[in-house]
Amino acid sequence: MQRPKILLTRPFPPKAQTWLMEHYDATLNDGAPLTPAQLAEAMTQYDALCTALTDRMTADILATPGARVRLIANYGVGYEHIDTAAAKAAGITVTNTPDVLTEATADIALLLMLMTSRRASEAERSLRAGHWKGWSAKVLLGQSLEGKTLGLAGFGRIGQATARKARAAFGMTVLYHSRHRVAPDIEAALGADYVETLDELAARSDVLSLHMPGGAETHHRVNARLLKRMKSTAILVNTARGSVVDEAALADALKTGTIWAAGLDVYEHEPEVPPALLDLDNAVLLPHLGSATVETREAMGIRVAQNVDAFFSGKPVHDRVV
Ligand code: 8YV
Repeated sequence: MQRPKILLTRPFPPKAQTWLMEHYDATLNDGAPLTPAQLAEAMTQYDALCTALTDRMTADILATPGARVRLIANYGVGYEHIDTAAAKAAGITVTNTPDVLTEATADIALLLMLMTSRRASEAERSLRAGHWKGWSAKVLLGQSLEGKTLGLAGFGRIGQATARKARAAFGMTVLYHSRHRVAPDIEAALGADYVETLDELAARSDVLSLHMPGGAETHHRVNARLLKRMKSTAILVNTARGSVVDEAALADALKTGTIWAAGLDVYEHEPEVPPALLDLDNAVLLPHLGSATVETREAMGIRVAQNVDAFFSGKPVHDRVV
């Protein structure tokens, strides 16, 4: 029997890549991200595509005439770049990689809390520019996170891990708002209180950390109106998806002191970062590092390989989203 033909649209960490290459008729795109035309072409050439965030699998691409693809095994937990309704209509299975990147991404949320609250990027830039004139009681004072209120907008795996870490590290009081209220035992274990609306969460938080999925439903949920509800001393942290935040409104809020600082790991049009944000000292800007550890990226790759293998050997596909 012929081995299924699969395309890795981007290079994978070594273990998973080698395994896929050995067990499948696998092709690797080692170059730039594929264009829409190349993705459409790939739809007709392969049985499975192992995609990443940079591959926008639109309804048009998924409905490519003569499509052969039966599985899209995404490398990453977020899958708003894949039109899942169109995939379903085309009978294509979609999988993601939950669990394995939860801790790494929550760590970046904590990193951004610390970097913003203690003005770490601004301070380091100042030192490197030769502006440090020696110790001073007044220079570059930040804010303590100790005992402050953390508001989590979205309370899935990563939001919950962020709650656990922030409580352990800084004794923060944890509030959350999400589409679905979690079970009382989870709330109790994490010491997290549910808040009815995002507006109320924004108003009560010292740090508002975003953990909702991307996509049309959450597009620009953090806009000028919501930012005005926040405390002038508050910090916004985004490790979720850039599309959740209206970046122009955020730049304005940071500039005018509506809020105190923002720590971002994700952007609406990656890799573009709005110049208005680049200009601001109170914006800490990371290049989408959420899952970027050797261990996590390897584990994500293995999860993709397991999904591919389960699918083609007719076993239950645990990470199936469609
Ligand atoms: C991944 C992410 O690196 O998993 C996700 O949803 O945002 C990232 O951590 C990215 O998706 C790779 O495709």
